[in-house]
Amino acid sequence: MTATKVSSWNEWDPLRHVIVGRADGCHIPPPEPALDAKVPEDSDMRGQWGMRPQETIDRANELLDNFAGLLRKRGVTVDRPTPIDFSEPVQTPDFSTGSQFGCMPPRDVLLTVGNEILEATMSYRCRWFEYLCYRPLLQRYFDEDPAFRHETAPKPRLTDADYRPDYLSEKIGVEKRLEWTAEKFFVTTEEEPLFDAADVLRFGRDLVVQHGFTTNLKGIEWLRRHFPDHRVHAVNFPGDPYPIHIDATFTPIRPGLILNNPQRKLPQDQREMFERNGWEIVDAAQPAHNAPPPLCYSSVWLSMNVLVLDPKTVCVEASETWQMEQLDRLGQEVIPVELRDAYAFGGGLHCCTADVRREGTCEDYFPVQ
Ligand code: DAV
Repeated sequence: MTATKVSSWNEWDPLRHVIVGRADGCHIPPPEPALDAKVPEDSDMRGQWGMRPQETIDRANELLDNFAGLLRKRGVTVDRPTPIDFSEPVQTPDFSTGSQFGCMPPRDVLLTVGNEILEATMSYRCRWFEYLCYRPLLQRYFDEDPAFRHETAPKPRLTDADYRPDYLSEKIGVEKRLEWTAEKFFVTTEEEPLFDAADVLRFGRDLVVQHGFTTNLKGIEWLRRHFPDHRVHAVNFPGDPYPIHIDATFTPIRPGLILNNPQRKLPQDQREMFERNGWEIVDAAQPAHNAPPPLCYSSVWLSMNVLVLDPKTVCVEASETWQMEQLDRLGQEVIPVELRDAYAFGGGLHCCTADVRREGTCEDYFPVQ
């Protein structure tokens, strides 16, 4: 056992230490403004909430345990969160909601930048206390690594002022949603800084942050002031009617290569920084499935939600044949990992992990700004 050292500057350097989530006690949370805006209008999840069926939890945990085992076999240290009781309501002086969510996707909550792990504000009420699941690990890292910086963003109030009432209607229609998201009219307002960690991609000196349902401009400005040695870039992806989290939309694979969701293209003016520095942005392959699994928030584009183990090696969900084939063609060694039955618990292979350590240092991949 090597001593814990927190250090990760990007999405692709050789992975040495990671957190893999758990599905224990995961709930479908009761309705609340930002969550409702993300649940597709024809989804089987509308109108139901409560703990997920135990057999689906057991199956998801089996897959997550297998994934953790595969990573350990490859020499990666794997830690797991400590689930709290997600049936407990969340109550603050400003809001209350009937239950919590789960701790399958640590990527949503924890942002690792160098020797810092930052707990995101989060933007759903049901996820307000989710950081508690990671505190036992973060406290241990604090004890073991004298250089580790444990940071938290200001907890948001999450009053109704944070959410646009326009999104409360259940019958907005995809057309209208596409119009709104193209105009950057999202469900969250600019009342206070909001961000989920999964809206941030790390490219050494540059952080690329998706402005959408879960991250507002004030959240991006907060990150800019918090990381003064970084350049922080806001991006958005017209074409996504439910824009949360960047990791089924824009996926760096190795220095110089990014997959972009062909239905959610990065606008031309935002591509320039990449192109000026010789980075290639290619359309991702089509997903293998026409629909997400039952009771799943995420889209079929979890096909792109891959975990890069090093610049030559990438874990891809085992049923995503087209995505595996494309990455193989692009010169990567592809490791198939079965995870689809865990998608409903919060996402794919990138979502269910959070970096603790990757080799390498903070490099400037975009010297021409
Ligand atoms: O395409 O539904 C899922 C991202 C989950 N972290 C999507 C985004």
